[in-house]
Amino acid sequence: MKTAIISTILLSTFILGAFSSDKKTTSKKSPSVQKQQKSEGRKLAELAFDTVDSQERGYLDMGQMVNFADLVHLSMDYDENSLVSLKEFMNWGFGMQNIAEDTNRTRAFNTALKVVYSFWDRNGDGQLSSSEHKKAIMSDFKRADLDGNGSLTKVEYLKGFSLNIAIRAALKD
Ligand SMILES: [Ca+2]
Ligand SMILES: [Ca+2]
Ligand SMILES: [Ca+2]
Repeated sequence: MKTAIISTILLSTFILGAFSSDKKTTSKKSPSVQKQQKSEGRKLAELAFDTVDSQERGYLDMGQMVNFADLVHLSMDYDENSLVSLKEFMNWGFGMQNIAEDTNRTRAFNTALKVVYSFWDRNGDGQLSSSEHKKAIMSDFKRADLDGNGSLTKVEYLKGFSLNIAIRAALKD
């Protein structure tokens, strides 16, 4: 039952994300509204891209993403038991917690995080191991790499990375 609910949420989040997050659904709104809606979530996603792309090459390769995933896993693991619990995952918040509060979207945001977590926790034991984290990032990477050239441009990253999609969908209307 619970699993069914989770997969439904998961599916709808991803479908919602895939079909609405980056399509120009806001095109009928005035430019100023649109600019405002180049949301904080997007800015943070861009910041994350720039952080990983430390050499400013304009694209990310799998090695960089995996290294980054390791760092993130370490920084999430508050009690240093080499596993990331849901609580640790939620507390880390991807730097977006404040935004969610600002926009009154805390609940949607938290739901999105839980969905991502349950997706990443492949064996469903309620702990995210470093290898599960790595695998999640690698499969996200492959999904986001639309032209299949083994690297992600900023556009591919912003459009295809499920974490971005799920969180940004939650933060938006
Ligand atoms: Ca831990
Ligand atoms: Ca697990
Ligand atoms: Ca690519």
